[in-house]
Amino acid sequence: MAKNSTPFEYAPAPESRSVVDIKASYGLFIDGDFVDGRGSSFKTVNPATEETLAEIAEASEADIDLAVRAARKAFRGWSRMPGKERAKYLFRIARIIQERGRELAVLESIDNGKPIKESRDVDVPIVAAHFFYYAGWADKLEYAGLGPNPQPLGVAGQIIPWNFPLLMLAWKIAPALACGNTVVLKPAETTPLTALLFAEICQQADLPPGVVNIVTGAGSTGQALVAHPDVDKVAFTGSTDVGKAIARAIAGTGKLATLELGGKAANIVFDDAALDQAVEGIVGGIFFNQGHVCCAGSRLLVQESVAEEVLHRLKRRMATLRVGDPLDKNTDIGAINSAEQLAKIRELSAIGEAEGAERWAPACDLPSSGFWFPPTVFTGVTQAHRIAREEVFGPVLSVLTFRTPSEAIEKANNTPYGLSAGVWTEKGSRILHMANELRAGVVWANTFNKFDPTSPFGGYKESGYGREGGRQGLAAYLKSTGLKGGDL
Ligand code: TAP
Repeated sequence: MAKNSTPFEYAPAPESRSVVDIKASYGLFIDGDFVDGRGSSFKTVNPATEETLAEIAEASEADIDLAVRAARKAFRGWSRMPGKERAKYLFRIARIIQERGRELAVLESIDNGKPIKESRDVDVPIVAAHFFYYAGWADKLEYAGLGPNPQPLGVAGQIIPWNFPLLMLAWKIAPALACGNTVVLKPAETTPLTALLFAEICQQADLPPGVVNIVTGAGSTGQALVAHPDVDKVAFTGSTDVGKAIARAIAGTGKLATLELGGKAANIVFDDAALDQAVEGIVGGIFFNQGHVCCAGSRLLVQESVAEEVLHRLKRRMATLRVGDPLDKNTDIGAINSAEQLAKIRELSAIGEAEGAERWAPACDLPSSGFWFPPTVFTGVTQAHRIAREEVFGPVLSVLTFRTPSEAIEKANNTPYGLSAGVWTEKGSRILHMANELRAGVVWANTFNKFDPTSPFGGYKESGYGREGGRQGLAAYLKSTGLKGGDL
């Protein structure tokens, strides 16, 4: 258990692992059953301990074909089922997620490394909320403002990343099913376990076979899913590089795509902001989920007149963050998800120093095994520095300053990304002005990292296209009416 320089020591408060039953090996979930894969297998590890958790089947092209065929066969019945009947299944899944919430949260923390207080209080409740929300839409699609007699697309191939495994699954599966599509979903290689538990939940809910299929594997499995000729829609969340490769792969095929990609959000603090609240928002913005957040507030833009004071308060607050065992209820920052991601964070941080930025992290004993990185802030960062331009996807904050609102806007928009932004100020008029000027899909005012199933989420520029969440999220799974998510 790691210790920080806190005025007193917390007693250990570990969440029990006994609620989860991790099997030695897992097959693929195809046509309502777990089946052996025809490819090889790989291991998933606990990033906090490096312990092997389970052996996972790697879906081959032949397995993908079986899964897509199962989804196509199921589409006939599922798409013709009255919306109010489909809704019953989604409500049932939502209730089972709530009932098995503790199990899902513990499993997510073990496989991903995120603190239990986040998986328990943020991820799992929002996952259930997504299924409840889209269950409510299933019999009201013609009132969604997307045209008369809305029709599903068919089979959706869905590919998700490792930072919010269950939440990204919910963002993809709930709206797709509500609209009458069937799905083949590939979770990330390092975090397959909660998707496989979700497959068990589909069985428990008596979901018709083939409506949801889960195929585990690495990038090549994702590639095969994207390339399958009978997939009508690709829904991808992940890095901009892979998103571009997918866009190229499907160009000219007639397949539709939603791409939710990377980000480099500006969190902008004006001199009239409530500074202690802003500091909490800065900390939540970059250190939540170890900074493995596409919309993380990884660039702090602070007005020059309050920069010194904000930094002072920020460092004081960072020194109280507890880094360590993800299953301890007092942990604020858990493990980095993989050795590969840790190497990337270390490399970009070293480049930050080499390019002349000043690095600071609180004193912090990190566990000897597992993958860890302390909360870190870089000051003296310029817009040319790589840590200000590239997504670190870790607990690393770059601090820049500004003098006027227009300078803040220019710096905030000076990025190839455009997923989110934050504004901290007392003035409502300034919030509205900034929200108009910032090229970001979401702008939070005096808060950060707030997610709600009723609210659309998505990017500008290289952060991708299409929207997930809200009424707009339905448009991604219905035949085109000429209306785009952004028009709604
Ligand atoms: P990626 O490396 O892009 O992987 C995402 C998913 O795509 C994984 O399941 C991955 O499989 C699979 N994949 C890899 N190569 C593929 C290919 N050529 N064709 C099809 N699928 C392929 O991203 P990541 O490192 O897991 O996730 C971090 C990135 O996701 C960050 O850039 C982050 O900003 C972004 N993200 C965006 C959002 C939104 S909503 N915009 C939300 C969360 C994360 P393997 O895991 O097995 O390699």
